[in-house]
Amino acid sequence: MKTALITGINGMDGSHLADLLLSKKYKVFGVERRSSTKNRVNTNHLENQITFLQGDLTDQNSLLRGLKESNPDEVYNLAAQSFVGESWNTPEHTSEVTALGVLRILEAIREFNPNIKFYQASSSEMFGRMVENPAKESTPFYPRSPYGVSKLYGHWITKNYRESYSMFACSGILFNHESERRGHEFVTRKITDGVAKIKLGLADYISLGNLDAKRDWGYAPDYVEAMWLMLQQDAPDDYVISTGDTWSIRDFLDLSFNHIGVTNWGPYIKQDPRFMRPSEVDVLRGDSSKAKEKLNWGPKTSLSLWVGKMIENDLKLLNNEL
Ligand code: NAP
Ligand code: G4F
Repeated sequence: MKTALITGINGMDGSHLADLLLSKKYKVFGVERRSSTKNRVNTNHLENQITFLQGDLTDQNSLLRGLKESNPDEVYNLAAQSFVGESWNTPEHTSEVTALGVLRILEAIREFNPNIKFYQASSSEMFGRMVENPAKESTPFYPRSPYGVSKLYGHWITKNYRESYSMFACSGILFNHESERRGHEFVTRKITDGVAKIKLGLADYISLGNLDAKRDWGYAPDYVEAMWLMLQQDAPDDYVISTGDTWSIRDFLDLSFNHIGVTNWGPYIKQDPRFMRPSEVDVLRGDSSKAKEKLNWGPKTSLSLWVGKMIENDLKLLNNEL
């Protein structure tokens, strides 16, 4: 039986990855940071199946202790200050967690057991102002936010530890992926929750920022499978994980409002400057041919299918049916 340690266990990806690894008979440990109230909305269903450990990416000792307590074969570093918009409000904190946090965990692994396989959650935000469209592993980076810059540090320090110490350290450069467990501040969940509220008569409109930005959106349960596949290869490497398609926020609104039978969504949207960013990533689109060829990975779930799932889930939550 293999053992995995997942940081960011209560996040969207952490919880989906735990589901996947449990289905593969792994023993799973999840690192969560201390909170005055429990924050296990995404992991309530796992409470008796995994072991929760206290740890924080800003505290090296807590990471080392987590490694000693779990003695894992694989570590998946999914923890981060992951909200791009917030990274302009707290650039220093974002760098501490999202950039230096990766160094802390790599150093802890090197000290405890350098044979542990390591996955780093890199991001398409590193491509930012896309120099090449679609972006692949060799495309130059051009981050556009403190978050993107921090992820770039995490990406390069992972590569550096692979080359310096022959560690099995991989980065997955994942493009946007969403699910019913997505945080409410991200645009997809904000829209599906807003659409569900409008359908139930609980809200009159949704406040949004830039409607023209385009993203390459996939479904999170498909994407966590790629993380696992990367650590099952003979050699460590980095992979772009994406659908290869791109849609604007307007397209996403079309799909979402269509789901509840509304064709003209204009009256339900208010544009609010508070949600505009100081510098925007206008478009993202990825080329995941390398993952297709080497990992036999490809996206399985269509956009319209998972958008429908998110709205139905939000309707049930609002109706207290979940
Ligand atoms: P998420 O839902 O925001 O989860 C992030 C997790 O990190 C949360 O559980 C959070 O804990 C934890 N965390 C934050 N600061 C921490 C700290 N100082 N110490 C320990 N844990 C901390 O993010 P996600 O969407 O699942 O994404 C997972 C990872 O992939 C992140 O690194 C993200 O940047 C990256 N990524 C995501 C996407 C995407 O489209 N979803 C694409 C590319 C890369 P709390 O629950 O206590 O807040
Ligand atoms: O949903 P978002 O906040 O996601 P963003 O910034 O693309 O970041 C997500 O994907 C990255 C991968 O590319 C991850 F690394 C990162 O951790 C995160 O998961 O915003 C998407 C787009 C942006 O262009 C934003 O300006 O939607 C636009 N937008 C328009 N109105 C809005 C809103 N975004 C948010 N969050 N809220 C709005 O009201």
